[in-house]
Amino acid sequence: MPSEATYFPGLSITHTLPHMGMLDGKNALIFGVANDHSIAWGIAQALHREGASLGFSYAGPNLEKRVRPLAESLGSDFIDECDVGSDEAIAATFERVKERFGKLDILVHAIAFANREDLMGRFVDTSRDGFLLAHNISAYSLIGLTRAARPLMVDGGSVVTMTYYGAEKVLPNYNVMGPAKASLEATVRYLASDLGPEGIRVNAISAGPIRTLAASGIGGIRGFIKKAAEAAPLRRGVDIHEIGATAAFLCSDGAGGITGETLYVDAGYNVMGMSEPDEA
Ligand code: NAD
Ligand code: 0WE
Repeated sequence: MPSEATYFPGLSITHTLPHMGMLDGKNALIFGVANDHSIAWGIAQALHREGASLGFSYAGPNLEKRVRPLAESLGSDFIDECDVGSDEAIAATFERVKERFGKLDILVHAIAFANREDLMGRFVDTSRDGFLLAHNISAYSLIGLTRAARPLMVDGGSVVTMTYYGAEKVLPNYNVMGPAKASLEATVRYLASDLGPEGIRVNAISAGPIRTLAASGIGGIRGFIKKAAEAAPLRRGVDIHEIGATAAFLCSDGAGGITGETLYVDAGYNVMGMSEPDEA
């Protein structure tokens, strides 16, 4: 049996070379892993595959037992608690990041929160507190985290956040998260403008619906995901690994000319004006 190298002379040598990752030598801090269904976990795996060194930040004490084994499975020993609703917690986390990593290249923000009662019923009933909470945790936190990361991004950097189509079109029950994601997307543009001169790029990925912890708390999410898959050009949904691969690209030199953007990873759903009639 002839070897592969017989048919592809020279290819065998590539098998002997170490894998060259797009993110070799880069340090990344990832916010938003709750479990192995999290979009942040899909991103973490992709960044690790491309050679980045990873640190993880989780929301509260009860999450450590979930996040630690995941982090360790990717060779990370930086696993740090941070409630992004607290300026003090953010400052303390970045003090520890500075000690452990020195320089930071990549910041991943995959965090959202609204009161459950504000993701059902009538939007007009949204309370002031509910509105402010959703905007605080889901949008302002990107500003707070980026400001804290900036002094560590001495060679420039890449900031990636997660958004959803409910930012621009009305979707049932997404309610107060719609305005919060609209604010997040505008925040991405203003941060990109402010930090571009320092070589820091800021982008959002608009993902199609995925069954994560945040989505499984929602009544009727299954039907939602099914409908989106049927209407999408690719006739399917997306998964956390596809979001991860796009995030890795956005953090790589190949995306060096991209900032302030919202990139759709939604099987094309957002381009449709009206869904195609049922296929027999
Ligand atoms: P998830 O529940 O796995 O992740 C949400 C994360 O936010 C959790 O890790 C949670 O701990 C964290 N969080 C909430 N409040 C926090 C706080 N005060 N401080 C620190 N962390 C806090 O769900 P997910 O779907 O992976 O969500 C990640 C991001 O992706 C969110 O921004 C979400 O809006 C966005 N997104 C999700 C979908 C989807 O369908 N799942 C689609 C598009 C965008
Ligand atoms: O952005 C999101 C999730 C946002 C979210 C979800 C929860 C559930 C549990 C924010 N806060 C909370 N708070 C909780 O207590 N997605 C894009 C996923 C999602 O959420 C929806 C969706 C989809 C899709 C809400 C209503 C309708 C569709």
